[in-house]
Amino acid sequence: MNKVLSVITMCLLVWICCGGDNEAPVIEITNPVDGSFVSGTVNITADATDENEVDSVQFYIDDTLRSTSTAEPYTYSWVTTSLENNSSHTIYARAYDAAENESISDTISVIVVIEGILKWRYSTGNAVYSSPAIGADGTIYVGSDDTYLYAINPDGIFKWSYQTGSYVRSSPAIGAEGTIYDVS
Ligand SMILES: [Ca+2]
Repeated sequence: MNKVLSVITMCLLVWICCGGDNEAPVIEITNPVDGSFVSGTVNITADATDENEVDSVQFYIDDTLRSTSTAEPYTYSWVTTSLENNSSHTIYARAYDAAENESISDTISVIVVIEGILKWRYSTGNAVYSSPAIGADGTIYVGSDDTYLYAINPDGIFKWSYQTGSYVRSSPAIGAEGTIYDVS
């Protein structure tokens, strides 16, 4: 009888120590939204709850574990700048409680957009209506309403300008030998 009692006590103790927790946490991705376009550094967030305590949340991108978060808020900063423009990626998160019950969120998918970055800016003396032409060496030629035709290096540095008699609104044409033709 005593033996039976102590076995029951043992079982009870084990059950209490493990929290008697058979219920998996509930988890969902709260950002980004499924099907959205993202760019730059994306703040992925998840809501995870458990009737006892959430132990950890793991973030998976394209089925690869990228980060484990052990305290609220459950987040991961995902840097997307080296990814291909317009590429599709999947995100899901997995939550564990202290008794190692686990659950997986719905998988969402997002499209990464690589945004253009301004390389340089060059201001002429007036409005520019002509479209630029680009020489074989990368020099950019453009006419301006300040009556000048400009040659600008590929890095945005002024190369030379040529004053015409009037607004330069037509787009320059470049001859095979590199001569620039423009009509002002
Ligand atoms: Ca639980």
